[in-house]
Amino acid sequence: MNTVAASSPASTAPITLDAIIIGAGFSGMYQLLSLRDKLGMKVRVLEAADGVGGTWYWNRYPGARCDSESHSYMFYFSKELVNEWEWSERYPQQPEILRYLNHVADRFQLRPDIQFNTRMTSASFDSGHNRWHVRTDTGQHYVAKFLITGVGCLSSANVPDIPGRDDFQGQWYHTGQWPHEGVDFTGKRVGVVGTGSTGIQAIPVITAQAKHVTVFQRTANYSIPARNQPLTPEFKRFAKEQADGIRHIMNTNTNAHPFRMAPRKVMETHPAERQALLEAAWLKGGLEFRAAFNDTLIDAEANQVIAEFVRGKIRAIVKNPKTAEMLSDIDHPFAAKRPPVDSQYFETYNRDNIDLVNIRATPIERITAQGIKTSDAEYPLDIIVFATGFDAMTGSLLKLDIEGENGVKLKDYWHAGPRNYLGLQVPGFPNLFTITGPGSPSVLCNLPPAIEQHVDWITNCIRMMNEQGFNRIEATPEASDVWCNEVNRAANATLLAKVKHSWYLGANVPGKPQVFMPYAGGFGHYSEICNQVVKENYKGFRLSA
Ligand code: N01
Repeated sequence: MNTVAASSPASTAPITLDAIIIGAGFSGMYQLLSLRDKLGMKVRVLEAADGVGGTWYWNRYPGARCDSESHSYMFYFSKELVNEWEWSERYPQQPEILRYLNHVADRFQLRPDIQFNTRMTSASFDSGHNRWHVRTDTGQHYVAKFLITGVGCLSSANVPDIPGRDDFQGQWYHTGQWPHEGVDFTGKRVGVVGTGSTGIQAIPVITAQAKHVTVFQRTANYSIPARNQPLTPEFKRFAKEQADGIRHIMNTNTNAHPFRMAPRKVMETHPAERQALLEAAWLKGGLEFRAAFNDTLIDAEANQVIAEFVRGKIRAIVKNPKTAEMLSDIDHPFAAKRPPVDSQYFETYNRDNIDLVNIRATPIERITAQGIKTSDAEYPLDIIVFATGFDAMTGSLLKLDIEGENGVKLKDYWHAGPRNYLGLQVPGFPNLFTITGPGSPSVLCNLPPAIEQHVDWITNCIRMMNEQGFNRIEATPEASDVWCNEVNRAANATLLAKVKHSWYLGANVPGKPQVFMPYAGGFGHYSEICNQVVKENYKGFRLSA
């Protein structure tokens, strides 16, 4: 192990390393371990928080829980780690995931090489020496051959710029920047803006505590019951005994989840059998609901059948017909936006301390000192919760102020949307790797396997460079163009690209260029492409000494 003391005092003298990694979540921790312990490199992770965990450090909102099943939401690179960790529930809560990531940090002695409370403020590439110069808000200056970002795809909070926000005399919070001490909703009138995966997780928990909750819904959403439950001893044993098989399924299928799509099409299945299959999938719950048929996201007619099934469930659960109508009046195909998974979301609307406001029909005009004013009413509130999502995929990368060759800034190179090769490298930014960057399957996947695949690919690439004496690797503009076309082609082959107000396209952030960002060609297929690129001597990359 080649540990570098990460607690060195602030100094203006540059600190020279082999690699700098940004972020100590799943990505940054595994990348550190790989470069340090497998390749013996001198590496440091810069982390803005005072602990590890990345998205799971910040997202502490009530009800925060993973939508991937626990036995798939973990590292698989170490058999010992798989065997020694035990999850308690089908879907782990945020504190349990954070405990897991802390366990990983301790088990592999990662902390000495992570510099906490340190935010990277800029990075610029010195072409003459093939080195990145990285500066931090603690006044440090690092020089390293490689710069690797592990900043997460959903970590730059999107707080809507609603007029009057600063006039509000109560408290407001964004779910992605939740106070560590928690928020006490007892006796409070709470407004929740946003009904994506986060709002749908948070609303039942907040409503159980608050005096009253008003939900401001812009787009009605599908949601599938999580059917969360404690894991049985049998399941825990199964997950350990079958770890290799589970890993193989995740690494070779479309979404890196531990199940495969059933090999059947909606319209080719008899309606009675179809109904029975959907009922069984609804009863099982979770994201696996999507796996009952394999054409849900490809065939609009098939999708309509599934969508109507879910709308029917919403109407059956929610007793107030007006509320049921608002919740089931969904304007996009099922799963074409990221489908939420819930615990008692629709059931919560049967309580008498919750109201739903359709802000598509009566938009929010402003926030006042007392609450939220829509076009037809004012709602007095003590607390506003913005569950309004993230400047996804590019937001956190662009905040880093990265400058490549010839002084070109990443934000300028990406002014019309992200362009790169395989989601891994941007032309003109040599020796910079972006773990789960835009253009990779990333957010369309269960992320830990996608992170492992990227980290392994980057590590093997750097190993090859070290062994063969290369100092520099960069994606060619031609390869990047071909890849961007492939990302578009893959998206357009599905219903995902049909939704114009999705964060997959950046449509949730005013002014953001609208480009479909993740690679929708499937995780297994993408991994094969990455492997083939290596077999063809890093085709599409330019390597030099
Ligand atoms: O964010 P979202 P999220 N005025 O962008 C609304 C992951 N995740 O935090 O749909 C009013 O999906 C917006 O409305 P609309 C998961 O990948 C993972 O919920 O844009 N409303 C929408 O209803 C997920 O997809 C887990 O019309 C505004 C909501 O806010 C991703 O995070 C758990 C608004 C935002 O929904 C993001 O989910 C939770 C405005 N100005 C989340 N701006 C895991 O299990 C936005 N909205 C790992």
